[in-house]
Amino acid sequence: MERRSDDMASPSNVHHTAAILISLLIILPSSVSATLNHNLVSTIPHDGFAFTQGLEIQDGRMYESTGLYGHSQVREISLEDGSLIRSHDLNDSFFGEGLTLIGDRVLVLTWKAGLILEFERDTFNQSTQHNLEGEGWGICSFEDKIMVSDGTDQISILDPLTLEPTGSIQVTSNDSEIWNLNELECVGDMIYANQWMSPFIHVISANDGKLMSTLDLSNLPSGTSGDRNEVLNGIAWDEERQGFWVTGKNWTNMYLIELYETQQNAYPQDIGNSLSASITSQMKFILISLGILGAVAVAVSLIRTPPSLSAYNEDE
Ligand SMILES: [Ca+2]
Repeated sequence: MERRSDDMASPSNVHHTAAILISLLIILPSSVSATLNHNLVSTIPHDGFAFTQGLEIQDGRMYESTGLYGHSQVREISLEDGSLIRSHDLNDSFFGEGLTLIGDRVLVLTWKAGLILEFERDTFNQSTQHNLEGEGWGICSFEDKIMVSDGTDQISILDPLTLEPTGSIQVTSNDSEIWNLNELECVGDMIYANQWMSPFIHVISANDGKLMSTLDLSNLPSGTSGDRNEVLNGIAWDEERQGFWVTGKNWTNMYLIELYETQQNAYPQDIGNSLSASITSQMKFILISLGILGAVAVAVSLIRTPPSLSAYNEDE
């Protein structure tokens, strides 16, 4: 093989232009993303001694589970003023975790006891219990499945009737690993997941575990003394108000927030301005870029000095 072909590609401007265009082609598809924001709609008091582990609304009534050995409870909370309507103490040997409701059944996770406790919704009497593999952190339910987090990047899927495991999903993100998934909320086909020790709620596809977006609630005041354990935890969808109630462990307030997305678009303005046009715009950009690259390559080849005969002979 002769070296002439290498010499033809050697002009630095061709490489430089190609590198820029290829870099843009790689970067642009991921540069369009939706950022999740929130508006604060209303604020009600929250029991500052409630170490919130689970929060859910059913038929306009709010239910909460709390943790810590000797202090764990299942409770009903007034959505009007945050006051405690009724509560039931868990056995002192249980560290309560997440909570979800299926019909008239209230399911409360235990942290390390390997059990899911089941209560009657209307009396809070414990009716039965179910085995749970591993630790229990957060739980939420769709019509056909229950999702359970255990503090890792995995979310287990349980049968809603038997509570037997039927599968799992792994939460995946392009940018980072998402561990410490805690309290959950199932809405539509998405899982909203508090990330322990962070101000973030991640929105995760319940179908494949893909991270769709992340909500930063670091601007919400906790009202706590700043203990590192008193973190954001607790999210409940309010169908009537079309918003999410959020709070935290020992937080003194509960907040109703509404979510909205803003599109971030890094395209040049003449290529495309909206996410809805992104696919078309990307195809246009690829074709234009390839056209520019081809034109530059032809121009350079025309103006380059013809190689000496010795260049043809070097490797022959
Ligand atoms: Ca919840």
